[in-house]
Amino acid sequence: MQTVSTQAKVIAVIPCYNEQTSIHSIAKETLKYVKNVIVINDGSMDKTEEEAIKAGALVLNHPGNLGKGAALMTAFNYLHQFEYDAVVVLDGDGQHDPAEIVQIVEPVLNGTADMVIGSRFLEGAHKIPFYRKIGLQVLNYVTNWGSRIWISDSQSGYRSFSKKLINEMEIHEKGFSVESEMQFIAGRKGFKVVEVPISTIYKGKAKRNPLFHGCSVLMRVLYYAIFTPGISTSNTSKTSVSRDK
Ligand SMILES: Nc1nc2c(ncn2[C@@H]2O[C@H](COP(=O)(O)OP(=O)(O)OP(=O)(O)O)[C@@H](O)[C@H]2O)c(=O)[nH]1
Ligand SMILES: [Mg+2]
Repeated sequence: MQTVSTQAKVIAVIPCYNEQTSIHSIAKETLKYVKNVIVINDGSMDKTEEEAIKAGALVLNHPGNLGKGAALMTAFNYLHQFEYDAVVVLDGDGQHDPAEIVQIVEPVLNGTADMVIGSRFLEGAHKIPFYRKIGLQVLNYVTNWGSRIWISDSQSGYRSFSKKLINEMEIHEKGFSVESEMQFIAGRKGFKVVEVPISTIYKGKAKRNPLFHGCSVLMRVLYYAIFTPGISTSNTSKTSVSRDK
């Protein structure tokens, strides 16, 4: 098993809405790689909170369902009181493999990046369902164009951040366009962004109607692209970190 440097303090953040079936195993597995796991329980109506606590996570509860962007903002604000070297954000539904935290935090820990995106497109893109690939490419184009940061998977929820960037991350987006907004912020402020390959697990049907969901995210992303454009053209690169799998 690859491990994160034992000197490094990495904190994991997992936004959750009704993830009682998966959060226990995800949080437990994640704790093998990081010092703390913070679960933001966004008004779940199931046992997400209890399961996360049982696994050893710290849980921040929202009073109702405020959205994924709002959950990340709660976590980032909460982090201000901590000392840490990197923050990693991953999904609580089991689509992200916690073992990949090692390569996702590496560029932040060695100082070569402020935001690292886990990209589904660098390796194994054939595993992404076709209809999603099309939607993701449209969102990529608009997000990349608006942020002036050219990456292959702007919508990935698996990513890490430096403390410097977290301190400057003022998110306004409450919902699922938050990934794009973070890229716009990084672009506008000239932070360095890199990508590493990840393997997302797709099982079962998408939870939301892909067309409706994709269009609503696109509307928000267009808004950010037009009203908050990036300024830098040189703060991105792709890295292929080898995996021990
Ligand atoms: N805080 C918060 N988190 C949410 C909300 N909806 C989903 N999430 C979490 O955000 C992560 C990604 O959400 P998903 O619904 O799985 O989105 P997705 O992976 O794009 O869609 P699927 O492929 O259908 O799973 C998961 O950890 C969810 O629990 C929400 O309303 N609030
Ligand atoms: Mg999911």
